[in-house]
Amino acid sequence: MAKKTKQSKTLPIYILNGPNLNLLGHREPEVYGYTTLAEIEAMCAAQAKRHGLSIVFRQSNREGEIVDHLQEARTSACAVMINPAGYGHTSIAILDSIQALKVPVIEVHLSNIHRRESYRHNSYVSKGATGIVMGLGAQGYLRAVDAIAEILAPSSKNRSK
Ligand code: CA2
Repeated sequence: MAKKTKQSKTLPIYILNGPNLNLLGHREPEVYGYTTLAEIEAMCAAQAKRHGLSIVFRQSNREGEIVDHLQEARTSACAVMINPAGYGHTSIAILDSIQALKVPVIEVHLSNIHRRESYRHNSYVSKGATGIVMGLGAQGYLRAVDAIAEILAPSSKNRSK
């Protein structure tokens, strides 16, 4: 359970989703599954609540907007979870924004990018992430919420980024 005092409410986990993830469940279900992004949001909110945490859930098709959300997270989030989608393989700007964060960052991919085309094997985001969950489909988002709760727990040995 995250540490809370009577005066201070724990900041939310920022869950950021990159380009085309708004199409989840509607296109190419054989690759990315049948669960929609709205359903993933509801599942993450419920999972965070079980840990006494809350979420801010966003999706953007624009790199600069994702950078803006990461900058906002510097002062408004207890942790960040990010599925950078295609930008993970290309964006040093997103990596720079992640490296400016002092909170834990978990990178999530629905698929195992290492089992796919070679151009998906590198992730710049991984170089700044505290941890990575991939290949577990929508369930991976829930495991990432669990990991953040564990990292933030007062007794955790993994509290630093
Ligand atoms: O496995 C993942 O979560 C990815 O981040 C998904 C990205 C892909 O570029 C990464 O290599 C791995 C693609 C997200 C696009 O999602 C779609 C969903 C439905 C239909 C088309 C695209």
